[in-house]
Amino acid sequence: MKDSANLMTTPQKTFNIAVIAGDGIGQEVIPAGIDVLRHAVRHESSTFTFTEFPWGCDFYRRTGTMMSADALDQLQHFDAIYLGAVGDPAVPDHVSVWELILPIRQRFDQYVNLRPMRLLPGVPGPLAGRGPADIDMICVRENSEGEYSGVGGRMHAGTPHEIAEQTGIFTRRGVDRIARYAFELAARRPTRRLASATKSNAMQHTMVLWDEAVDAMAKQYPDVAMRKYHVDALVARMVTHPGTLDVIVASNLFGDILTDLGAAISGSLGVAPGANINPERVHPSMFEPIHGSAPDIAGRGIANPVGAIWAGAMMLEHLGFIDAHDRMVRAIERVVGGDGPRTPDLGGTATTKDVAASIADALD
Ligand code: GGG
Repeated sequence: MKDSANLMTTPQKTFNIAVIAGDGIGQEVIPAGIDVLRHAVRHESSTFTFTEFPWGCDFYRRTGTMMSADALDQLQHFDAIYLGAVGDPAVPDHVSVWELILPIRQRFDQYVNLRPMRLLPGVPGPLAGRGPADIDMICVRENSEGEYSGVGGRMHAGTPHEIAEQTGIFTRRGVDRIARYAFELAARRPTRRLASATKSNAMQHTMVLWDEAVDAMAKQYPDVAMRKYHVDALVARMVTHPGTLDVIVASNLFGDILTDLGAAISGSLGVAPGANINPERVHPSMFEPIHGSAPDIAGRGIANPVGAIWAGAMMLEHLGFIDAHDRMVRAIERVVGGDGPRTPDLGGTATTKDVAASIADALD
């Protein structure tokens, strides 16, 4: 039976989800994720529709663009976006990322990128002597500006004096809002610890502004123990003392790098989910596994669907279906941590479909 809090937060309506499976293994893990999502919400009184868009590198090869010209206007009308992966060896990565993922994050002001990093029970992680109690963190990555602002350019192309400039844009408003989100999240977690990733010793403009904004925000949250780490020290700490870390707030680039390490110490990039959130809900938020298109294994049906399924669970949580989210995460834990099938990245021989079917069964 649903609890009353859940009933209050889940209005009975139709939720329209835009689906961009994208490239490579995105085409495999997203259908698997949709199967599990449909199963998870089948007893809800709300209806879920999934509308697929053919955008990605194949679309680029046919049309010269990664998405339709009116893609963002179309997406604006959806309740959420479910994204697989983008990238293809035949298309430069900066084209695929800058014509699909980053425009969506920026246009829809999805300034929070939430990336949980958990070693799930039963998963053999690469750090000796570390278990699920040690590796349970969440990164709050700034997702709208910073090093991925896209400001810069190149000149004198093809000449020996060619130059390239890439400017990191850090605004006080941008750092304030991500810091506030991170402190709010840390305040709700049992250990109330927040690590801020900085590099203000070498980056004396942007990262000093970052530190000043985070320090000022810390004064409003006296119950949260905030500590600053230079990002180089933080990566080392994630390996040597992961149990001392809980919530991490980081800039766009630092957060991207830290969370790949977080996924690696959680056993596989394939299990890591991500949520690109517009907290004000003026625009749709977007949910994706953090992995890319993995062309080396694409088409073989062996990609790990856990990151995509977990991202789907985060989408349900964002839409107010807390109970369905919790059941999906518990089902993932049961399958991955029990005797259930595992894909090769976790040492098994199972297929994407086997794992998704077991997770769907474990929901009951
Ligand atoms: N799952 C989406 C995907 O393909 N991500 C690849 C990637 O490199 N994304 C850049 C980023 O997350 O900032």
